[in-house]
Amino acid sequence: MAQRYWNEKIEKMELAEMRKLQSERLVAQVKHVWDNVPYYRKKMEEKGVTPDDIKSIDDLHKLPFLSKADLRDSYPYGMLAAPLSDCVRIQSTSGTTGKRVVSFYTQHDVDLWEDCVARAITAAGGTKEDVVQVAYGYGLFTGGAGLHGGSHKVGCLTLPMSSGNTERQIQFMMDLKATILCCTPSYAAYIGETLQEMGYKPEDIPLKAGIFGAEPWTQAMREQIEATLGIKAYDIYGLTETSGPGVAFECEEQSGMHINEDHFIAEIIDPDTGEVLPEGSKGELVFTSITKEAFPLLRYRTRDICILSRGKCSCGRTLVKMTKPMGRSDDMLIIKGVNVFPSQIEEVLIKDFKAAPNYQIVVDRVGTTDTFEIKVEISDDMFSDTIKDISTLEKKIGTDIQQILGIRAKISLVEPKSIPRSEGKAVRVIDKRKLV
Ligand code: DLL
Repeated sequence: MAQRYWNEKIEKMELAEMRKLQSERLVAQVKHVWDNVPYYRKKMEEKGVTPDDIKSIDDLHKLPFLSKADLRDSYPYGMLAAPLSDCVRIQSTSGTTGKRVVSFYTQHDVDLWEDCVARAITAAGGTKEDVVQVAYGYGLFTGGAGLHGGSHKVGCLTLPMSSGNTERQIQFMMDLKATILCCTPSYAAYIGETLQEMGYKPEDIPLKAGIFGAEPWTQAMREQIEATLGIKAYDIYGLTETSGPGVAFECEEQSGMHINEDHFIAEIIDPDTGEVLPEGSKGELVFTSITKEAFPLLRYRTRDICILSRGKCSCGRTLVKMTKPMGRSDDMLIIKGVNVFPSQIEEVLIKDFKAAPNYQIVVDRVGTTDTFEIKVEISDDMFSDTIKDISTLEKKIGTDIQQILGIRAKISLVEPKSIPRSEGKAVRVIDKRKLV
C-alpha cells in the first residue's frame, strides 16, 4: 500500500522528540496568551501562576482550565490573542442563540487547520488524483470549511456540495466520479439508503472512502455504511473551539483516532475533580492549542469522555490515539449532527408558554436516522380540547425550535400531569440511541 502520511516526520515522531516540541511550543504559547488575553491572564493570576512557572509540558497541570462558560463570558472578543486586523475568518458552533462559540483564525491558523485535515484525508487514502465530495454543511459550521480546505491542500478535486439535496449529491457523485465522501455519518447512511432506493449497488458507485464525524456513531453503523456504499469509512474528530475537524483522525487500522499532537496537547481529567488521570483512564478530554495565534485555548475542557492510548499502531504513526467519544460530561446532545442543549429548548418553551412547563426530550435512532420528539405538558389553564388549537400551538413551538436549533422536532402536547415527576433532578432527556 502507498505511504499514507501527509507529514511523515511529525506523524511518526518519537515520543521524546514530540514532548520536546510540545514543551517549546507550550512555553511560547503561554507567554503569547499571558501578553494578549487579559481574561486568561487574570485566571492565571488567581491561581498564582505566571509564564515563568511553565518550563515544559510537565508543568501543564499548573494552568487553569477553560470551559464553554468562559467563552460565553468573554464573547465575542475576550479570548482573542491576535489583532482583529490579522484575523481572516470566523467559524461558529451550531445554534443561533445561547451557547454559541465564535472562533477566530489568522491566515496561519487556517493553514495549520487545513494541514491537520490534509493528514486525515491522506490517512484515508486521499491523493491529488482523488475527487472529494464535501457534503458537510458550509457556512459558520466548521465541517464544510475544514474538509474543503484540507482537500485543497492535498490537491484533490473538491466538490463543495454542502449538505442536503441528496438526489443532486448522487447525480454529481456519479457524473464527476467522487472517490471520497465527507459528511456526518448519519448523512452518509442516508445517502446510502437513497442510492439503494434508486437501484444502485455498491459496485456501481465511484466512492472508495468516507471521512465521517461531528457526531457519535457506532461500529455497527460504520459496517452498515461501508456495506451500502462499498467504501472504507474513517472517523474524524474536532470541535469549533480548537479549529474544527482534524484535531484527530483515523488511519487504516480504524481503531481510534490519532491526535495531531504537534498542535494540540491532550489530557484526560476526572470531570468532577479536575485531577489529571493516567494514560488508559476514561475521563474528560482537555486540549491545549500550542500553535494557534488568534484563538489559542489553554486547557480547554471539551466535555467529551474518552480514553487515550499510546499502544503501537500498525500504520506506523506514533501520535497518541483517542477512542471515539463515549459520552459527555455535560448535557449537550448531538441530534442529526447538530449540538443541542436542553436549555435552548426550555427557553423556547418558556417563551411560547410564558411559564416553565414540564417537558421531556425523547431522542431515538430509527435505522441510521435520529428521531427527535419534544413532549410538552399543557398546563390546566391552557388545556384545550379542540384539536385545531392544539395543533396550532404544536406548530408554533415546532417553528420556534427549528429557528433556534436549525433542526425540526416533533412536538407532542400531552395532558397535564402525564410526564412523570421526579423527586430529584427532572429527567428532561430520554436518549434511546445506543451510540457507544
Ligand atoms: O463537530 C467539528 C467537526 C466537523 C468534527 C466535521 C468532525 C467533522 P462542533 O460543532 O463544535 O464541531 O462540535 C464538537 O462534536 O465536542 C464532540 O462532542 C462531537 N464530535 C465531533 N466529532 C466527533 C466524532 C464539530 N468523530 C463536538 N465522534 C465535540 C463523536 C464527535 N463525536
